[in-house]
Order: sequence, then C-alpha cells, then structure tokens
Amino acid sequence: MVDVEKVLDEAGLKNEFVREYVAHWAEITGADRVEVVSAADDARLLKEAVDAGELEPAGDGLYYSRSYYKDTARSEERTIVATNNPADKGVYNNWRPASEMKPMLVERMTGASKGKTMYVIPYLMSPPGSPLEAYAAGVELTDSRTVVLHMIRMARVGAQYVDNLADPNHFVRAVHVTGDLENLGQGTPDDQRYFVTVADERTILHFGSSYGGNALLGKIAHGLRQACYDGWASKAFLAEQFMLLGITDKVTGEKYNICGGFPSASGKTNLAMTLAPDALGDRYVVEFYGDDIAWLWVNPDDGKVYGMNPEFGVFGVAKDTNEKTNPTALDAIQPGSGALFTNVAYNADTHEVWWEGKTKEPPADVTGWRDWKGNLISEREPGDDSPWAHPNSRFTTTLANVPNVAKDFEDPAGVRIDAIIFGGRTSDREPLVRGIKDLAEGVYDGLTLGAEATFAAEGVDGQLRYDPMSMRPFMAYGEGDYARHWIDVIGAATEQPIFAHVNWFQRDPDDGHFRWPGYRENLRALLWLIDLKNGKVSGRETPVGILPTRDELHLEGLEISDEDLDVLLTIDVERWRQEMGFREAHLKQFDRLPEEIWEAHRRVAEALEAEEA
Ligand code: GTP
Ligand code: SPV
Ligand code: MN
Repeated sequence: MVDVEKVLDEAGLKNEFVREYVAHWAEITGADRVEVVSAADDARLLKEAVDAGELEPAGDGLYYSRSYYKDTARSEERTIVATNNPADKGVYNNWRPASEMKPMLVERMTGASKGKTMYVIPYLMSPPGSPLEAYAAGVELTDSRTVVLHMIRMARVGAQYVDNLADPNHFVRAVHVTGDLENLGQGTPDDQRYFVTVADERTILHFGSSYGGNALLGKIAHGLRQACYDGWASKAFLAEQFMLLGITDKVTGEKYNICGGFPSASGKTNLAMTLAPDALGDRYVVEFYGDDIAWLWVNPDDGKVYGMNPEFGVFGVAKDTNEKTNPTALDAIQPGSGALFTNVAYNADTHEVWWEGKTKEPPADVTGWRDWKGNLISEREPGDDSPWAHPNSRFTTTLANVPNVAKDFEDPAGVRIDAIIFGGRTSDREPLVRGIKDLAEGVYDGLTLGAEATFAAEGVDGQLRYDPMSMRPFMAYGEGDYARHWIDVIGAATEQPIFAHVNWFQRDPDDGHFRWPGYRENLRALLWLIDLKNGKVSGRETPVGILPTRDELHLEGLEISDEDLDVLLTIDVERWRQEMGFREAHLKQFDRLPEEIWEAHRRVAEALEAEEA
C-alpha cells in the first residue's frame, strides 16, 4: 500500500477534502505510487516520458505520441451525464441515475491502476481571481503520464489552486483510469468504456481511454459538461463550446469581442487564431482569447455580458493547418514551444511530423516515415492512399505560445462580449452570415444549429444533425431548461450582444468547391457584423435575419466569383421552408421549451411563408 498521507505531506497539499479524496481513490484504483504534480514538474515528466518511450522527440522541445488505434476521438455513445434527479434528463445528455453509474465505474476502476503511478493534478479552469473561480477548481487523478503533460499545457496546474479555496470542499473530483486499452471492446456491443459526469455531485469518472476530451478532464468534462450544469444550478453563468476573439479597428481605436459556437472540428481554433487578410492592410488586429470554451456571465456593475476562456492551452486539429490557413498555429507549435503532437505521421530518423494539408504533397522521400498507427509508409500496399495522420490528430500548446494571444487574456475581469455567433459545416442553405438582433431569435438560432458532424467524435463523421449551440456532446441537462437559462442570463444584461449565424462551408453542388474561401477571409463577415451592430450598415432584411448587401461587405482584394458571392448572400426560400418542418420536429423533443422560442420559430416560419419564392 502506498503511504498517501506521506506523499501529500511532502507535496504540501493541505486541503483535508482533497486529501481524503486522493486517499479514497488510491485505494480503489490500487495504484503502486501516488505523485502530486505541478506545472514546475513539466521538464522532469517530459524526460521520464521520453525515457519510457511514451513520447518521442519531434524537434527542439517538441514531442510526439501515438494513442491506441481504437482510441483516437471522443465517444459520444459512451459519455453519460448522471445525476440524482430524473428531471435532469435531456435529449442529448444520455442521462442515467447517479446511483446506477457510480457503482459501475467503481467496479471498472477497482485495481485497474495496479503497477502504475496515480498522478494528482490540482488545477484551475479560470484565470485566478475570476468572478467564476469558485466553479473552476478541480483535482484530476490519472494513471497516465502523457495525460499529465497535456493537462499542464491545457490548464493551470499546481497545489496552490486547491489549498486556498473559499469553500475547501468545492472542487471537482475528476478521476481518470486508462484501463487495458487492448481489451475494452471499443465500438462493440461489449464496450467497457464509460465517461461519466455525476453533475450534481461534481464528480467525473472516466474509464477506458487516454485521448483528448475522454482523458484531459479539466477541458471538456469539467470546463464544459460540469460547468454547463454548475452555471444552470447556480443561475450565475453559461459554459459553452465557444471560441472568443477580439478585433481592434486601428482607425477608430474601437475594440470588439466576439464569441461563438461551431461544432467540434468546424473552425473555432482557426477563427480565434485568424489574422486579418493581407488585402485589408494592417487596419484590423485580431486577438486570441480562446478557441474551445467560453464561460459567460453578466457583470452587475455595468449590466454587460462578459466572457472568459477557462483554459490555459490549445488542443487543436492538425489537419490542414499550414502557413496559408493558419500561420498563427504554426508559430504556436514551433521548436522550443514544448508542443505535443498526437496521432500525426512521424519520422523517427529525422524527428519530423507531418499531417494531411501541412504541405500539399506528403514528403517525397518516405524513408523513416510512419503513419499514425506506427506502420512504415514504405511498406504500404500499392494503391493504399489512406491518410498518414489520423483526421482527429492534434497539437497541444499553451496559450502563451499563441503569437496573437490577447495581452489581457489572464485578466480576471474577462472581456465585454459584443457579439455571439453560431455556425458549422453546412453545404447548402446557410448563407455567409445573417445577423439577428432579437435575443429569443438568437437563442432559437443557436438551438437549431444544423451541421455535418466531424471526425472529432467516433462514428458520426458527415452526418447532418442538429447540434444546439454546438453543445450537443456536452449538454448536461434538459434542452428546454437550457434555453430558459440562456434567455435569463443574457436577458439580464442591459446591453445585449448581437447574434449571428455564419457559414464558411457552403459548396457548389456541381464540383464540390467551397463557395467561400474561408480561413483568414472569414474576418470580412465579422467586420460586417460589427458594422451592423453599430448601425453603420443596415443590410437586407430576410425572414431568417439580416444579410449583407454586396457593397456593405469588405471585399477588397478578395478572389471570388460573382456566382458564388450571389449564392452566399441570398436565401433559398424553398429550402428554408422545408427546413422549418425539421426544426419543428427537433424542438418538439425538448421538455419545457420556453414560449419565447416557439414564438421566434413561428415568426420565422410565417415570414418565410409570406416571402415570394
Ligand atoms: P474542436 O477543437 O474539435 O472543437 O475544433 P474547432 O472547431 O476548433 O475546429 P478547427 O478550427 O480546428 O478546424 C477543424 C478543421 O476545419 C481543420 O481541418 C481546418 O483546417 C478546417 N477549417 C477551419 N476553418 C475553415 C474555413 O474557414 N474553411 C474551410 N474550408 N475549412 C476550415
Ligand atoms: C472537441 O472534440 O470538441 C474537442 C476535442 O475540443 S476534445 O478535447 O477531444 O473533446
Ligand atoms: Mn471542441
């Protein structure tokens, strides 16, 4: 048996509730050793991980790892929100009673860390001093060293974050046990994995993965699922899968902050890291606040909506990240940054990494190159053109490495939110941007976000589905209550942000090309939205929101055909009328959906009926 008391004393970890929790799970998991970690342990842990073969060198201060080949993305099916109240059941949260799930997880975790070290990771999911700090503290226990190294990049890590809590018992208990990955029946009827958030007990129990949101529990499980529940239970805030950026217009000196949700792997990181298009000169400066999670609240002093990014790093999709699409990301993962790469292609001779879209063609000399599964490219069967990197392969780097990170990204006050946008991969129907000024219509728009699912979750790639506010995989309670909470929180602001729906992914059905060039050019749509909010442009009213006219958009230097632009700036009324029926069926699933949402739905439907097709 490990002498847990001794380990905690030596680490100076005094919080009695934390100590009790660590001792409890050390006994259940049967770990051989217990170790408390802080960010200062990074260099030592990196060296240990390299010596143990868990990481491989990928250049100066860069590291590479592969996860088990059946463990490369979140599993939505195996992810569950459990509580003690059946009324918390929603359509998407896979609700189960806490009393049923806890024993199942304890059973799976019992003795499952035998022979391993249980790392104790005290963390904070907010800048210190934030008004939401009380919801941000947690302690992850994990039996994976690579998970520790990821957590050190993605969250603020150290014993100080749990030793001075206002309420010493108010921290999230987050237990991660990897399990025997080769014998878990991933994706079969006998699947042993369970990723459970016991939301009303602020306890997270994840078993059977060592990858991404399944294992870095501060991020998705706490920062989104648990916080979504906490925000509602406390009535104090919203926790959303949102990016958050600032745009400064150097001519007027004004700065605007925009946050918004696109489903997983649909462009949040790319948008938050974007640079103004070269053709717009240096008038606009984009600052990065966050790329995956934002917590929003109203500041009672000025009545405005504020937001902050609870994370400390970026866990970004590697695919198609290159000098043209996202130079900022490349800077953030350069030599010396301490970045980690997972499931990209790797060359052990040269320590290089590669992924689809990093360069147009893969390295011409394949000597030494292995794909994400570890197989030599040189030994592939002729005609095997499967990707070298897994589509959900990722890079992990801290915010401080992002060259355009906002100077005030750690300001505990957060930043004022001027606009909230929704978007996703929608190959038709959704125009480039439509502005929405009414709160209920904005919330309605978020709830009816329809998009193609991506490879960030197992087994759903390409499916067209509704993903309310991009929170479908992270929703912690009922959708009707969630809509009510949104209207209440944002409705309490005396100055409302403007809403908008954006789409960078409309395609020409004839040849499949993206009608909008995307990436850095996306800033043009956001600039128009700010102009709309400020009354500098009035756009064109349509049944589904306000669209830009061609001359209101900042189009200087943009290469786009007239036909593509016309389609991007018009509404296909017939297609939208059909959509309204789908939306009605979608919304009908939700219990206690606020009447304001139904009114918004009917207003849009009636306006569409009245429109000339
Ligand atoms: P998660 O981390 O899974 O929540 O994803 P995310 O929403 O941050 O997505 P990310 O920005 O990493 O983009 C995912 C994929 O979409 C990448 O392969 C990008 O290259 C691609 N992408 C992002 N923005 C655009 C765009 O404007 N146009 C096109 N065509 N592709 C884009
Ligand atoms: C997502 O899938 O939305 C992510 C990556 O941000 S993960 O941390 O794996 O959830
Ligand atoms: Mn995400």
